[in-house]
Amino acid sequence: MTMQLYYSDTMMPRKVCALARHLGSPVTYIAVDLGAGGHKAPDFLAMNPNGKVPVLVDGDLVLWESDAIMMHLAARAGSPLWPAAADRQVEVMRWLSWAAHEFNPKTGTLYFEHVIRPYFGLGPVDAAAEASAIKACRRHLGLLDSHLGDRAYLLGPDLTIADFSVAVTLPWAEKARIPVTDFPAVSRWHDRLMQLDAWRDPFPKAAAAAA
Ligand SMILES: N[C@@H](CCC(=O)N[C@@H](CS)C(=O)NCC(=O)O)C(=O)O
Repeated sequence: MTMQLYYSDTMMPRKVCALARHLGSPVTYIAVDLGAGGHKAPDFLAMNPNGKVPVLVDGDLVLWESDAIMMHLAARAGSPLWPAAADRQVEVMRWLSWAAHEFNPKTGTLYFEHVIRPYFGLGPVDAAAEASAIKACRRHLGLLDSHLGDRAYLLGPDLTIADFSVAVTLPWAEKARIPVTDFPAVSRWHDRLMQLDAWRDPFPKAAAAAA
């Protein structure tokens, strides 16, 4: 059965679109125009009262939150990107939580200041927010660099959805001024992700110009 994936070509939907493409999931992509307020329209809010993308509809299941959507897509496909073993799931959850609560709020600030603000004409960069986010990002990137070391992916030799969650802002690193290039293991890891067609080019072709 085909699923419907509501997305925009922005940060959080990116990892979900990448995973759907990587798995070859049977998905119809429905672009939501954030600039026109499509995510605040009553029919969209009826699916996701948070008023945010992505949203996945799979039959009777209406699922919001990008990490939960990734788990669902991988589990539905029987893919080890969401591993079956409980101890591996705990490891994936560790990185999903770290991404959600530690790393991505900081990289997300830089993404907002340097990508979203100019794209939507939201005024000049907030210098104090930027400085504080860069400081925190450097600390997080140092931790990530030490962890990755010679590992191919966060959990070792195998790609998981944790890699997509932690890396979600890094395709915009240069534009968002996230100082990834100062961290060699992180750079190597993200270069490896970029070798995946789905990570390099996650959005369906009909997507509007990338933010
Ligand atoms: N925790 C949510 C966050 C989703 C999110 O922030 N989506 C952004 C696009 S990257 C959005 O829809 N923003 C519109 C708004 O906040 O008004 C998830 O991971 O799915």
